[in-house]
Amino acid sequence: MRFLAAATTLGLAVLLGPASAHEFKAGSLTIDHPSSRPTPPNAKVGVGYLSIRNDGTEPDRLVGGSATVAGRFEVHASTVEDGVARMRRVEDGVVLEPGATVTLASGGTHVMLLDLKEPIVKGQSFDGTLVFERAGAVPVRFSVEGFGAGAAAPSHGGHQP
Ligand SMILES: [Cu+2]
Repeated sequence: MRFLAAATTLGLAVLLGPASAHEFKAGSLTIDHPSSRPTPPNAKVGVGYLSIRNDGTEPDRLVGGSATVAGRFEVHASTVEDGVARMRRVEDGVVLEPGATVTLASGGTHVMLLDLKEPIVKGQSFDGTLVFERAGAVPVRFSVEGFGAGAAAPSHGGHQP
């Protein structure tokens, strides 16, 4: 019994281990560290960050996805025009060239989680799916982290699609 308890604890420790270590594989794609940021109680918009490495010989394309906490999932690009930060929806997906790693992060191309059904809470995680042109639908899990030093994510608070 004591052994069982120890084994269970160990199993949990492995499952819950450092969030920074989680990655997901689909064919030649490796999806590293899908993460999100906490939102205020009544927020309707959240973010998703991750990186995708393509070790294959053919290009692929991130064309969409979903998340349990959100009604809609979009890929957005942030740009600065005349000193003003703007966002637009990326309609044609994110191209993943062979041998390249694409990072979706604050201030650049990122995932926008819209019509939030519940707040996104630091320390928790939620399920999602990424949809690729070639690799198809890939289940992932987003871990919710705090705002790092210098993170620009709070600018999403006023973002309306
Ligand atoms: Cu956005």
